[in-house]
Amino acid sequence: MTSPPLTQRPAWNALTAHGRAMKACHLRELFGEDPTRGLRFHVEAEGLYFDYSKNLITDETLGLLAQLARESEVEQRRDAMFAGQHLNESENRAVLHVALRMPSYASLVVDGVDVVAEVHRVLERMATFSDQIRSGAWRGHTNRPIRNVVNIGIGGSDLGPVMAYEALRHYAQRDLTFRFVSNVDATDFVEAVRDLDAQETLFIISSKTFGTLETLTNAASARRWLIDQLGDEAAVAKHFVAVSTNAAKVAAFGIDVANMFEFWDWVGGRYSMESAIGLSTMIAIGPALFFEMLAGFYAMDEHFVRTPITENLPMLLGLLAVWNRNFLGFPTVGVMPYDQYLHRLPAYLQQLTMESNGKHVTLSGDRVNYETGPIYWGEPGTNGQHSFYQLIHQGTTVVPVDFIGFVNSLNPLGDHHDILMSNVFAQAQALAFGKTEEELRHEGADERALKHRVMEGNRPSNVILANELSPRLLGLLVALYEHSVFVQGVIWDVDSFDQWGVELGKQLAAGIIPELTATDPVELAHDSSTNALISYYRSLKQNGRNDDDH
Ligand code: G6Q
Repeated sequence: MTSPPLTQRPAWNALTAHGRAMKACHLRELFGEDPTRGLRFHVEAEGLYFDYSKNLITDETLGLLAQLARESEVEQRRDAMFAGQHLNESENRAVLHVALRMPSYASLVVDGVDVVAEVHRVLERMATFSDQIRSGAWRGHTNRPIRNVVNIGIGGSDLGPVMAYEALRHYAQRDLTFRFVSNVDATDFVEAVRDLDAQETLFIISSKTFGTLETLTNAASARRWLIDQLGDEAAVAKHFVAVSTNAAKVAAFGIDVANMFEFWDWVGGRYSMESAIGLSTMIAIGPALFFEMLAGFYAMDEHFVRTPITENLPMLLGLLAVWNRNFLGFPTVGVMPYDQYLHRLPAYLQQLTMESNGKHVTLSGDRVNYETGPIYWGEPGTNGQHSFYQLIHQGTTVVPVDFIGFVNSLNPLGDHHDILMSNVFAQAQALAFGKTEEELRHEGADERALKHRVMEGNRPSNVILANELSPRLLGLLVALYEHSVFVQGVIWDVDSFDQWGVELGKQLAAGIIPELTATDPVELAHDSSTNALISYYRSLKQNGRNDDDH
């Protein structure tokens, strides 16, 4: 990066001063001063309506944020990503999830290889396999068709598949059952397969590295379960496929590499749901709709590349996040999809955003002297309204919210949908404008409760609306957030594509496992707390299961 450190960029300093001034404003005033505000601060593109007018911003804010993007060379970095440069500096890798959704006629040569051709070669293999499973042509070991698909993976190899399956369940082939096993807690696996017939069950072992302990442990248990049920080692061939970058480890596990669907080290785990990691999605909705989802991703990629900053959806979403985080000081973002099918989207976005931008050093390794990635969390509406929204409305922490809703329901039933969507509009309205003492008095509220019922308002939100939830829409939405995360990461000058904090977890437990499993006395050399916890665990375990506990 050739631009000066973030806090020395002119726009940063201007935004800091401007942020102080804006903290004294109220959305009530901003809307009062400009009756066209709600229309002016919105963008409509690719079938998405993005209303950002209920942020604490003015035209000046937007101008300064765009200036910050330019001074941070966001557009140059974006173009470098699309050209396959090694933006993931700490791992010296290209960052090319955008190649996963380029159309087959495109070409992108990176490190001497046309990656688009590679992507489509694998997509074609996935399509053939998916069609075989969906039509029943693929037979299990006992010649029965596959009816159950169990994806075993964790993190990026789980959250995308499970989120996409749930999101697109409406479009799924309903005579197939899908399960997703991620946790190394055996309960996850045991409960997932307890009602499944092994003869009709396919396991997809999804692991980029094929070295993740949780996934390999679950995969080994799946293998034992299958062989126990079918009484033949050879059954593995027809009931296990792998999705990985590591053919040697797939073969070592005992899965024929002919049944492996490949992806590449330039696809980050949390950016992989449209690669072969999406095999379960493709089996569920079929290749044609999977390609529609890819077209949605691609449409947002094109929009991101071709649209000026202040009309550009991911740029705006990302810049507003920076504004809220760094200049207004809000530490968290709530993502509230008002669509039951999107109930795993907050968990998915939590990984995408927090694993990408939860960083404390710049690309050159200096400790940052500003805040980076906020805490993302959420639940589908209207459920959240009956629980934590209390804090969002009246708590002392301001939580900017992204509301996501659709004009048409995939399950139109009576007036459910209008009730659902009226809540989106009403919540965003209440957060922004609140309710004053005068208004409450005017409504005849009981004086004793008056102070308790006041809503200060001035709490920002975005509203994202679309016609209906479709595979294309899901692609658009995920790409919107991916690129928004990218914009934020470039401004903060962090490596949004590594995850050393996650790697740490993978190493730490490995040292303790033998201490928990050993039957002989072990000498513990940890800190006193860890030693005591392990000793307690070992002593109780040696005493066996206590009948009083259940
Ligand atoms: C994602 C992370 C992490 C990863 C899992 C699973 O960006 O790197 O969530 O996806 O740890 O890794 P494997 O796919 O290698 O099993």
